[in-house]
Parts: sequence; C-alpha cells; structure tokens
Amino acid sequence: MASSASMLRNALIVLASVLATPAALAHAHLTKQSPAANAEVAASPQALTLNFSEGVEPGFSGATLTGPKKEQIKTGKASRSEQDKTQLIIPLAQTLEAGKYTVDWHVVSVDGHKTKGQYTFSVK
Ligand SMILES: [Cu+2]
Repeated sequence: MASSASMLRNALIVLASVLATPAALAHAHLTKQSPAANAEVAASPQALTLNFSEGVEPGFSGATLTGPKKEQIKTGKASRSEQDKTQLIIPLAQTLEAGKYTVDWHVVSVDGHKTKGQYTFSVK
C-alpha cells in the first residue's frame, strides 16, 4: 500500500506536468495589429491585419468590426497571409467614417486551441 507521502508526491508530479504542458503555452495571442490598438488613424483602413504568437487556421479564425453607432461593419472573408501563417487579414468592404471602432477577434491556432479578444481604434 502506498504511503500518504508517496501519494502526495505523485499528486504533485501530476500537477506539475499539467501546469508545464507545452500546448498550454502555444495558444495564439495577439501580438500586433493594424490599425494598432487604441490608435487614431487619419484615413479609413482597407483591411485589418492581426499578427499572432502562433500560426492560425484561417477557416476557423476571423474578426467582427463594430462601428461608432454599434453597427456591424461589412468585412470580407478573413484570410491568412501567404508569407506569414501567423498573420490574419480581414478586408473591409466599406469606408469607415470618423469614430471609434471595436474589433472582436477569434482564432484557432495550428495546435487547435481557441483564443479570442477585443481592442478598439479610432478614425479621425
Ligand atoms: Cu494552445
């Protein structure tokens, strides 16, 4: 029969291996975006570009854009950069008027994990 000390030790080993699982560290986090978060741009952008810490699956990744009057902005289909699998490009189907815009993004990274987030930028 195992002593309680060895059971405790085994439990700690299991816990440590769960916490140190590399996949848990490989989620795609947003590292850079254009227009930049909290930026105020002079001209309406033609696309949103989002860079992540990991490669993303374009078929399961995208973003919605909400305008100053809480309206949904029309966007094209999100695609992944051909040169950079960590970059997602969302073309905008309309010119943005002055005001504050909110980007809600969601991605599935190449390891199959989902992440999402939100940021805002403004058009002068
Ligand atoms: Cu992951």
